[in-house]
Amino acid sequence: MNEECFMHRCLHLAALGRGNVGNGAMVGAVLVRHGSIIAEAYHSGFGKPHAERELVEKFEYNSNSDDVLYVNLEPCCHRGKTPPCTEIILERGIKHVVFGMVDPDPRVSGKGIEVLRKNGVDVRGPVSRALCERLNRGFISVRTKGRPWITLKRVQTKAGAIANPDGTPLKITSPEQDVLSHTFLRTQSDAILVGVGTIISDDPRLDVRLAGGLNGRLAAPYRIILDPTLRIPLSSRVVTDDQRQKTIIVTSNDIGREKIAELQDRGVMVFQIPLNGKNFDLPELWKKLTTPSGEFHGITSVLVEGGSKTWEAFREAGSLDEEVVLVGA
Ligand code: AOF
Ligand code: ZN
Repeated sequence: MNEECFMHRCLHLAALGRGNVGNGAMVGAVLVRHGSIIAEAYHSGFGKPHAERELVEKFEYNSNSDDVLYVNLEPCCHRGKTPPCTEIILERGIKHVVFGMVDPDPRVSGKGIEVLRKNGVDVRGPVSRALCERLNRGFISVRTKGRPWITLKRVQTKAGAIANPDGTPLKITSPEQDVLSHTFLRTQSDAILVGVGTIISDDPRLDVRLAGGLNGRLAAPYRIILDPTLRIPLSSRVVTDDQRQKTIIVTSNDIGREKIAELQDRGVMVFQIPLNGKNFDLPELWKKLTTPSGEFHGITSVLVEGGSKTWEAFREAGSLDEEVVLVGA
């Protein structure tokens, strides 16, 4: 097997952490001896051991100087919520490390590679860099731009319509396109975002049921509702169903204290963000969404599903990385 194959295995393992790693990276590691994987692990959650440490601790690893450790992110060299990965790599005498991409976190950013090399470890990489950066695009965006990776999902008819002429909702996508958007868009994002108008008109579930459940992920994506004047009906699915603790209502300051208390009593999160004109101050919103606080560990990617006012607000603010347009009949 070649280096790319082992790196792909790391990426597969890394993705098992999706939805649980908060504002951190998805990281997987494998240890290869004589061309075969003898141990593997991944970073399973915010504050939990990093992939490399998890691997060597779980398998009570005894080093063999030919063994190669593959990891999709450069091993860290900082003391954060857990000790540096470089420390345990050196401690256990691992002599060969292959990494997928340099860590964009300024606390690491090449220094992990340097520490290992200075201590006589043969470090090779980046390997499969584009794939590694694609998986962790949200993490890279948060660390380098201070905001999540933003994908806009639009649906429209071939003629370009998004609603009936009287403004009432129009079912545009086919069942197959709905499966596609649950499987390849919703399950790939930490959060699904809509404006409150969409909740009022469609009462969507904003879940991943059509992906066959969570499609390999262990935690459902958050559901973010932009609601400046707190118009959300208390009977809406997103604030009554059994996933309501994954709903975040974003509203403006000094608004509807009683309604906020009612929502919070149900386990719904309410974030108060100042307005900038008629839209939310996006840098403030990004800060709140990407910063861990209490039980909320932050997010790194958002799928914006509409409606049209919400798309426009993101476009005008230049806050978008990718746009996917599903064209219906
Ligand atoms: C690794 N292996 O599995 C992960 C790494 O707050 P902490 O201590 O968890 O540190 C988070 C930072 O550590 C994160 O920004 C990134 O630089 C690195 N994540 N590094 O070697 C891992 N998850
Ligand atoms: Zn680490």
